[in-house]
Amino acid sequence: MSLATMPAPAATPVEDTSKMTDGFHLVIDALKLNDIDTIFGLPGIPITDFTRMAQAEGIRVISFRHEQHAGNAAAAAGFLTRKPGICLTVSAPGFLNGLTALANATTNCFPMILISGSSEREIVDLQQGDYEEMDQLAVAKPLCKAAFRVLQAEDIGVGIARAIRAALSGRPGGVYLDLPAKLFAQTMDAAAGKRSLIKVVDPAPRQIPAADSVKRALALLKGARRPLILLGKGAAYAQADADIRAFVENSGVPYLPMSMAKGLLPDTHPQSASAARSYVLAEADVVVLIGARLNWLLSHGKGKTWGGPKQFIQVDISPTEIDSNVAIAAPVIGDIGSCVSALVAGMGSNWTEPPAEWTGAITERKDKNLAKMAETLARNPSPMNFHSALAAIREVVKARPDAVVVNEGANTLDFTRSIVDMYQPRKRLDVGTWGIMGIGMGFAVAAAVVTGKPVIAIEGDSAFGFSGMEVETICRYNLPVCVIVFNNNGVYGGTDVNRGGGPDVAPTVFVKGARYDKMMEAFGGVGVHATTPQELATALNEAIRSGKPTLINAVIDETAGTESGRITRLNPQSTAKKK
Ligand SMILES: Cc1ncc(C[n+]2csc(CCOP(=O)(O)OP(=O)(O)O)c2C)c(N)n1
Ligand SMILES: [Mg+2]
Repeated sequence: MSLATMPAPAATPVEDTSKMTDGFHLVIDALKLNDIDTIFGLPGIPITDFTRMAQAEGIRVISFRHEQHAGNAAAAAGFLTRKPGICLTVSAPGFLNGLTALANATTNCFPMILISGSSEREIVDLQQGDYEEMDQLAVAKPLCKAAFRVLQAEDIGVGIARAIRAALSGRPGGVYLDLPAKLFAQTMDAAAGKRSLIKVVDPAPRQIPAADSVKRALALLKGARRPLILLGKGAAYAQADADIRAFVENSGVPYLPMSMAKGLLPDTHPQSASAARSYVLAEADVVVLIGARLNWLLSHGKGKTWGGPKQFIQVDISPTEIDSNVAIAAPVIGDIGSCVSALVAGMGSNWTEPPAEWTGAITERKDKNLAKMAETLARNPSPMNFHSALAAIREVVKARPDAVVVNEGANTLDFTRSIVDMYQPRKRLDVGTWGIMGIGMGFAVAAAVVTGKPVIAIEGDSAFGFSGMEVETICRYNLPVCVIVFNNNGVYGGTDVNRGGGPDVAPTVFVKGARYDKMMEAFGGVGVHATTPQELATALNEAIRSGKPTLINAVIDETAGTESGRITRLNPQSTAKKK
């Protein structure tokens, strides 16, 4: 058949695309419908256009240099706002980079959703070698609270709704949502698409504690001779600040904040027992845990730290947390806000304060320890040590209690936690339950983006290295973040030597005298090299005043740290007498 005699192709009816929508837009519309206004992510196939369209539709898209930090940002945003933080990644490797943050968020009970594009199911499931092939849903499942995959455009609304509910309800955590590449381009009728979306009603329903559990707890507390309250980051997350304060103050019971619960009541509060921590843990007879788990951070509720026998009241949203380490005499199960307000109501207005013998003994120890600390902080050694540097930072934070402090490292973490007082709730973000390095810049970006307040990231030089490239992100979005690198030339310090005697330095040692400040300058931010507390304070004050991205390279005595900071005991020791 010659070309001339070929029948003309049948005219295909032109679809009226104005009445159509697609996967891209349905995901964006579903997120917007649920008041999600920010996405933390990193573009690439198959989500590049999605990031552009989301931005065009008014969602703030914060683009990172590595997915782990985008994921950490989403997790911190979730903790700060009680809305799931969204992290968006590409298939296989991008997904895996984000997965550490998802697992960490789940461990910390922070609500986040990792949305990941994925490759073609038909090829992935037959293992035919697709671009970035991986069964991501199967990989994510054991590492998060829930995992879903959406295959059809009309199910996007359900998928997003289920992800939000799973992240926020009960004990919050990380959720994985798998969106295969094909889904984004799938089309459907726009009106039907709109109807398929779900606005989630009451995603974190209150869970009211049983009245008898509240009564049992108060009866136990009433009989206590040496009571103690322990506040965990669950208490901070709950945003039940007034009730928590009322419970502590009306009961007159001394309290200890876990590190991310610092500031729920100001650390300078007369009932804070932080400066007598080991005494109160060993001596207390009844301990009220509020949103705090008896994990390794609390020596599992037993052993030398906890001294004599004691009874526990545990306020937690998850019934299976109870008895996880030691017997709990009085569990109170429900959301922290409802539980604490029930306790406050049950206590009434004439609750008998704990015996003066107990509170007096604590005050005595506190005063002694605080006086000792003041002496140490007043010294001005050269080079700076952790104490003299933190003494300067502590005064700046006192003057700017609205600033968010991000903190990681070993010695840098331990000393900052005990020296820098916090005055307001949810102003301290750190390595959390895992003691993970690498949260620094992701958390700092999220804190700046969602609070709009100044952020001070106090970082060990090793800790900073895990996310250091994100200083470009901080500069790109011009965020009011001041990074302070405590530069002691290595992991825990810079003095270790190669026991084999070769030319390599020891595994814990870095390049000496590194100038991390120049990294910030490379992207247009302010870099400062500080060798005295005065220089450090001046630079930090200026950073907060200007709101400009700043990195202060704070030179710290390389001999000042100890191995693993305060958890040296967890280091396995060789008993063999070799090197
Ligand atoms: C992801 C991860 N990798 C490794 C570690 C082990 N680790 C604990 S603290 C730390 C760094 C400590 O050094 P630095 O941040 O410089 O703090 P310093 O003690 O020197 O102040 C490392 C690598 C960890 N906690 N998390
Ligand atoms: Mg160090």
